[in-house]
Amino acid sequence: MSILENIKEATIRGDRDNVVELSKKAIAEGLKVDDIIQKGFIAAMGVVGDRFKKGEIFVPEMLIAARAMQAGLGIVKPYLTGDEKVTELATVVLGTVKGDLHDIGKNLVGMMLEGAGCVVVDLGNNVAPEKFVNAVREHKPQFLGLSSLLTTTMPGMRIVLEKLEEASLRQQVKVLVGGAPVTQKFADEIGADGYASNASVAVDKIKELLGVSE
Ligand code: B1M
Repeated sequence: MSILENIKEATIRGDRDNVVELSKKAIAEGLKVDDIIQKGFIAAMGVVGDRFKKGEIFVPEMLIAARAMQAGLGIVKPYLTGDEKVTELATVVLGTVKGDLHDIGKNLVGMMLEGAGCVVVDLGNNVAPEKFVNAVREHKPQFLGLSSLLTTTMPGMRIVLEKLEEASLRQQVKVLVGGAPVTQKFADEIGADGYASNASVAVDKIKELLGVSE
C-alpha cells in the first residue's frame, strides 16, 4: 500500500499517532502537501461520511477520525508553499448562535467541512449576530454556517439573517443552518439557503449549493 493509502486508512481508523507519523514520513519523502491532504485526509473523510450516513459508524467514530485528520493537518500545513495551494472548495464562517454554549456538533461540522477541502473560520459558540455580520464582511465567505442546540436560541438564527440583510450582505453569502432542534421547515421559514441534519449532510449540502458533483 502507498503512503497516501496508509494515511487514508489510518485516518479512517482514527489512528491519530499513526496519522502523525505517516504524515511526517510523507513530508520527509517529499510528497506534495496537496496530495497528502486530498488523497489522504479528504479521501478518508469522504469514506467516514459515507459510513456515517449508512449507519455503519456513529458520532464517536466520526469524531475520532476527524481528530486524527486534524492532527495530520497540523503536521503538513506548515509545509504548504506559496505555489502549492490546497484546492479549496469554499470558505465557511461557522458558529453557534448567541446564548448557546453547545459546540460539539458545530466542531464536528467544521472538521468535516475542512476534511472536504473548505477553509473554515470558526467563531466559536455564543456568537452575537453582529459578530457573524462582521465576519462575513471581513472574510467574504461563500457560506455562513449557524448551529443551535436549544429551542430557545433557534430564533437567533433569524436575527442573524435579518442583520445580514440590514448590512446589505445577505446576497453575498449562502446561509446553512443546523443543530438538533433545527428542521428544514424552520430553515425555510427564516429564509436560510440550506439545512443539514448532520455533519456529512452539511458537506453534501455545500457541494450541492456550489453545484459541485461528488
Ligand atoms: Co445541553 N441540552 N444544555 N449541554 N445538551 C441538550 C441540547 C438537550 C436536548 C438535553 C435534553 O434536555 N435532552 C437540551 C435542549 C432542550 C431544548 O432546547 N429542546 C439541553 C439543555 C436544556 C441544556 C441546558 C439549558 C441545561 C441547563 O443548564 N439547564 C444548558 C444550556 C447551556 C447553553 O447553551 N446556554 C446545556 C448545557 C450543556 C453542556 C454545556 C453541559 C453540554 C454542551 C457541551 C459542549 O457542547 N461543549 C451539553 C450537552 C453535551 C448536551 C447533549 C447531551 C449533547 C449535545 C451534543 O453534543 N450532541 C444534548 C442532548 C442530545 O443532543 N442528545 C443537550 C452530539 C453532537 C455531535 O450532536 O450537537 O446535535 P449535535 O450536532 C449534530 C447535528 O445537530 C448537526 O451535525 C452535528 C453532527 O452530526 N449540526 C449541524 C449541528 N450544528 C450544525 C450546523 C450545521 C449543520 C448541521 O450547519 C451550519
